[in-house]
Amino acid sequence: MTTRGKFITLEGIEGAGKTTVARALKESLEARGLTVDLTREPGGTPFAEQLREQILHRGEETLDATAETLLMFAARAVHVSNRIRPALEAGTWVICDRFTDATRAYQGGGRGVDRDWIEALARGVHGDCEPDLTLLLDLPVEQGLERARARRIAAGQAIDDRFESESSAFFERVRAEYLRLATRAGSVIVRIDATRSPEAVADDALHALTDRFSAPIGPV
Ligand code: T5A
Repeated sequence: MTTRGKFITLEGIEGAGKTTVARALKESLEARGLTVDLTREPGGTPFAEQLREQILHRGEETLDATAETLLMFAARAVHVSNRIRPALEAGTWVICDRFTDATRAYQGGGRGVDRDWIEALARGVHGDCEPDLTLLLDLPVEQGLERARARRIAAGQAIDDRFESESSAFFERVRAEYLRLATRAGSVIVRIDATRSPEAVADDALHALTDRFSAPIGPV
């Protein structure tokens, strides 16, 4: 019988370095002979990526917090059914850039959406398909926003993202909610200090994996 793969998620505010760490982890795990699928939310399948465009683009029409929450879970339902669950069942390790903790932090913490409703949606949408380990890349809001801003300027992009145009106060609430989630009983979240170099952060991330899954991965 195939051993189920591990489900690892990366979380944090904008510019925390999730994408950078996710790529480094994929490379390290593949070098250890594991099959790894790197994906992201919202998105991860053709249909869910279409929803991502709609959700993130700051268009003319207002999207209230309820609609935003439902759309995040709609994209997640497609992603879990069509990509995450089949991959895990085939023994593939899945690294996902954001998952339901992002809804808890952004919609729950940031927008004030009812936490119990979010948990009910989470149960309905992905049930027991929960992360085995979540790495929370934590850094001060201003530092994360500055990184995201520098990258946008280097790429010559304007702000047309629904979230990047939010206030620092919004991201402070998001960060506070992530930190609260990390201290909940039974949490699988490991906080990593993301203020350091990309190499130091990736090293910590890999150590967190080897601590949690020592047998299949082996020492760093
Ligand atoms: N969202 C998402 C919700 O509200 N609810 C949900 O349920 C879900 C799933 C997604 C948005 O959707 C929201 C949250 C988000 O606002 P996105 O474009 O995927 O939008 O945005 P992010 O996930 O925030 O991605 P970012 O690309 O902005 O941030 P990352 O991935 O954390 O950062 P990364 O690795 O791209 O790095 C950013 C820049 O910093 C540099 C990189 O080179 C890059 O230029 N960098 C570092 N610099 C110095 N030191 C380090 N350690 C560095 N690491 C990276």
